[in-house]
Amino acid sequence: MINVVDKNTVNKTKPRRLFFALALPEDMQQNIVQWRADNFPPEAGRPIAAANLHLTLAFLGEVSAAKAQVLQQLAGRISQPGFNITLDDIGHWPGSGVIWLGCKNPPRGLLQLAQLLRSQAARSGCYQTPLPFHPHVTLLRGAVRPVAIPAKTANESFHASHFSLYESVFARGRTRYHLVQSWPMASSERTSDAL
Ligand code: 3AM
Repeated sequence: MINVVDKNTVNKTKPRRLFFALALPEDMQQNIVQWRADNFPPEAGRPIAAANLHLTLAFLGEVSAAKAQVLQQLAGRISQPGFNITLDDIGHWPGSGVIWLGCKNPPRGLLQLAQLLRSQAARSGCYQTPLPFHPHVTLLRGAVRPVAIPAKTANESFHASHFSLYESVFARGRTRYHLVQSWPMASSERTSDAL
């Protein structure tokens, strides 16, 4: 499970490396790790730990406490319904050495949420890549050599009912993602009631 930041131990003056993401359910993280072990040889790349499997919405970089507070307030004003995500696509970006799971048809809600968080980040001075958003869950890193990509994914699906802000912490040779804050998305029932 992704660790929750202990508020008392956070050094409020130091910039933190932050990103918005969708967490994957724990059982799905375990299923993906098992599927990955069955489908990739160990030399394919460095596997991402189960607890670190996530879908990035917006990368913010090193952010001051004041800027993080503004971004958290803006995130709290987002009101949109949750959506279902099916990880039915797979690919390899040899340039960045990433093997990923993605969506053949990303739900519109996912694209809207990422777009909103990215434009809020850009307006708050967090550099945003000009590359188009390609929703994905990184499975392996350091995959710079050609790899046989399985024809089919595990086809895992989940309902995204909240999105979260994480801090990325690198210590003792390991990257850990600490949960900073989560925001619920409206349930589909509420949305249809409101129509
Ligand atoms: O695992 P993914 O690719 O979804 O790649 C990093 C990871 O996303 C991405 O932020 C997530 C948490 O670390 N990331 C790291 N540095 C980045 C950068 N400079 C970056 N994304 C864009 N620009």
